[in-house]
Amino acid sequence: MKKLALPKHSVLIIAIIATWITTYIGYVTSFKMKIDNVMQELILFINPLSFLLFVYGVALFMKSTKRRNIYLLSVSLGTSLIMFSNAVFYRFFNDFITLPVLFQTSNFGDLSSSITANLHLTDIFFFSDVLIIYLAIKFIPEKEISIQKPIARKLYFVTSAALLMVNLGLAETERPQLLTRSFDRELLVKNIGAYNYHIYDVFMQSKTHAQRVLADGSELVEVGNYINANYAAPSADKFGIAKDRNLIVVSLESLQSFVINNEMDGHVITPFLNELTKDPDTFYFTDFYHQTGLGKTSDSEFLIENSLYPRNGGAVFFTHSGNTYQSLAERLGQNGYFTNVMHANNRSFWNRDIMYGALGIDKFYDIESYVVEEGQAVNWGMKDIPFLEQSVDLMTDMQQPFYSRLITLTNHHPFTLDEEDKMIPEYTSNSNTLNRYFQTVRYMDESIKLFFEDLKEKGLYDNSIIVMYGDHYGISENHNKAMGMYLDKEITPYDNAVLQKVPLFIHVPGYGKATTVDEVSGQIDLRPTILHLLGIDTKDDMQLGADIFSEDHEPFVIFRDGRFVTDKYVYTQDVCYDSETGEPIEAVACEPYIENAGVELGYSDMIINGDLLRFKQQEDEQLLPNVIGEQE
Ligand code: GP9
Ligand code: MN
Repeated sequence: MKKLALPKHSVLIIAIIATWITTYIGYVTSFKMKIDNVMQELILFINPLSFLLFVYGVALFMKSTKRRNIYLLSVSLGTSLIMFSNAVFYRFFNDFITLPVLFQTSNFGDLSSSITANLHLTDIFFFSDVLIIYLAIKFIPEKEISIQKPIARKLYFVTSAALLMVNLGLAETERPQLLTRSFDRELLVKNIGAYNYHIYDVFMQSKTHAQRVLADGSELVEVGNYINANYAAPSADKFGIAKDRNLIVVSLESLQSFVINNEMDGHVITPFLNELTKDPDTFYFTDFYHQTGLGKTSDSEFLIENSLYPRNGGAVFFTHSGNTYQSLAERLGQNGYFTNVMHANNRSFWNRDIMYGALGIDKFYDIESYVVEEGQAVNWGMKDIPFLEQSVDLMTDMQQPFYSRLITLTNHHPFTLDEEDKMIPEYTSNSNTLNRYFQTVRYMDESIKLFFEDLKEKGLYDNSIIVMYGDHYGISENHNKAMGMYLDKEITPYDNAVLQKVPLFIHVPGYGKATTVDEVSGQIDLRPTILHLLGIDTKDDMQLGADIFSEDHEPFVIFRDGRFVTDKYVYTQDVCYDSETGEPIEAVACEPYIENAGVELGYSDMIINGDLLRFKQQEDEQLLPNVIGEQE
């Protein structure tokens, strides 16, 4: 063989390039990742590089050539195994591997049999870099390796670090708050790469694990006492008014209360929902607040299912999907309900596929359960009208009673619509976001109207109870100026707190005695409120919310960030406001509540961080049937 003038570290260079390219080809061929633009394509292409430079670069510290070669081969074998296992896993679960899933296989059927059924001969491709490196080692003439100059080595690792920074920087512009909010494994892999994603996952999971190990169950007594003391007994005239009915819960994406019974330039924004506020079958809650944090929609789901607060840093759906919970779904499952969530999005978004297993939800109808025809998708995906229509179709085949939680999506930032779906004009302000918001809200209202008609037509209406709530704000504080113009006042921190009101409707067909409820309450109160309407007591449940209809319900709602609202005060940014006038008042009025808010948020964190409900479950075990159904 002719001798080539190869650089000193040619095997290393070949190893990096071979694994890089294999990884990239693996991405493109094995995972259905949605790439929307050239920037995303570029990020996907470069994302394996910083990690590979780093791990392979460790070889530069090895003096013996033999050792170095073994190391390079082992790394390539390791990375190939990672890509290979993810590809096989993805075929079955449409998701990337995350640590908890490896310990929760019982929820997902028999993993080993699904693995063998999902092997393809072409998977050998994932190991082609190992072969290339092997050949390179064999055929490239061995060189005397002088010890690498420290300065050159340093430069090498600085480059690798710089590349990681560039990668993260680009990812941040594409998807702000990617690492703090987590969102979705697909987004993580797309943006930081499969290898970095696994490091991130291990880091996040071990942090959670450490706190869990430290808890021993003794904390449960203290938290339990607090919860018992705050238990709000059901109101006699509401308890069981919807007994044995199907429960349909609709999460109204980004819907805030300020649009209800309001107009925009003379156009009614929510005609159907406005009617409902006056309907004798509908309880409409005027002073109901969202309590979500970074986990947005998923936090609202968490609040409703568990009546616990979400977590402060990062979405609890991601950080604590391995916990034991006592969810609404689980309780209903024990009472003979078929429990499910319907949401036309990728199943791993917000880690739902894993979290729903922990919440004991029988089935998740994700995007794969829907048919999205031409023209039926906009913005984030399937439009609400066809989504709700197909959801009702799915419901007609369900075993009754069922609990279906539907998550809408069209009224999501950036609030875009197809021309034919615009029923009112845009608003005119300096915020295009707010301008378009009214239009998507109007579309959402229409979708709910049709949903009700559909339920009636399919014979599901009379025997159901329909709960609908706004999941979180749609218009953030960045749009204060435009909001001020619309509401015709200057927006203060007090207003910003009050703007966190989201609508809540509890519609009980045939009830006839419903009213408007102005009790200050929040999403955390939904679980007990709903269960009591269905005639299921919650006295023994570890929940921090209270039945809004109960005489014992306290008009006090705590936001995840520590702000709070009572019937008399609003507390925000260390200032106490009079809730009637919006004027700042003596701080002392808010003080007892500040303390209570801290205590309550602290207990919630304690339950979640210590995974305390697993101890409760051990106590209850023999009384409960096995309710965790099989997920698809
Ligand atoms: C995603 C949908 C929207 O599936 O629930 O999430 P959000 O950004 O509102 O939290
Ligand atoms: Mn949302």
